[in-house]
Amino acid sequence: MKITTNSSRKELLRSVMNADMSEPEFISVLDEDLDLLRQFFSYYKCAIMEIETKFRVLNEQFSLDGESNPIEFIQSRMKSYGSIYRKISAKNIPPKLEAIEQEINDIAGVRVVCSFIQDIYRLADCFLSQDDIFLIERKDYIDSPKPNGYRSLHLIVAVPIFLENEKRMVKVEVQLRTIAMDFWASLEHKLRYKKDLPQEKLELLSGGLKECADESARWDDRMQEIKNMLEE
Ligand code: 0O2
Repeated sequence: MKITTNSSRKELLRSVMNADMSEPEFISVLDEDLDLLRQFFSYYKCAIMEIETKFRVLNEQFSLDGESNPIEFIQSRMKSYGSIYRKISAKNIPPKLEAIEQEINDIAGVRVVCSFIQDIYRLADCFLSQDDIFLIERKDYIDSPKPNGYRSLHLIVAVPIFLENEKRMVKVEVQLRTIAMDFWASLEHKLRYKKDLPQEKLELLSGGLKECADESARWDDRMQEIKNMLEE
């Protein structure tokens, strides 16, 4: 499929609003070479491996110190073509790999799900103090949750990957959250797609979701207090 005109691009955008795009569709929108596109995404896959290893090493080291493992699990993902396309369209970013590399920070995403809130900040501090990690942006949605109740610590970092003949800096979005924050965000993410509901019902559901977010925040605080008491 070859898509070159503005109207056919708009048509494609409409069709991917709730779906993903295939590699040929994405290629035709970008008008880039397939090998180049695959190489571009492979850099991000390598960066994910680097970041995951760093957190696994920290988890192992914390457990050697006689503490329980701070990480429950790690999930990584490459942003889907449809999701990249929606973002560049919404932000008026030119559909070119160079612009996407510069403007989109979460093509590679690593989610680190921790047991307790304090683990998040301790892990983040250790991770950011490593001399090959460059912090680009820090968004603390735990300290300042989003209006809908979303909580997580987001770190946009650049990490070097070492290839055959070069070293490349690659951006990765790291999301650190507790199990409770992850539970809420996963369910809210599923419900977010059900937007074809009447306004009144939507408001009711948003209120319900916010209540659940506040409740889960209380659980996190309470669990942290109990842990602190046990350690006293
Ligand atoms: P997906 O499926 O993870 O790709 P910016 O990148 O700064 O231009 P953006 O993208 O709004 O702006 O950044 P932000 O707010 O830091 O959020 C990026 C990611 O955090 C989202 O990625 C989600 O994974 C997560 N997130 C942020 N807000 C919410 C929320 O309200 N609910 C849930 N469930 N997750 C959220 P994407 O691109 O939306 O999706």
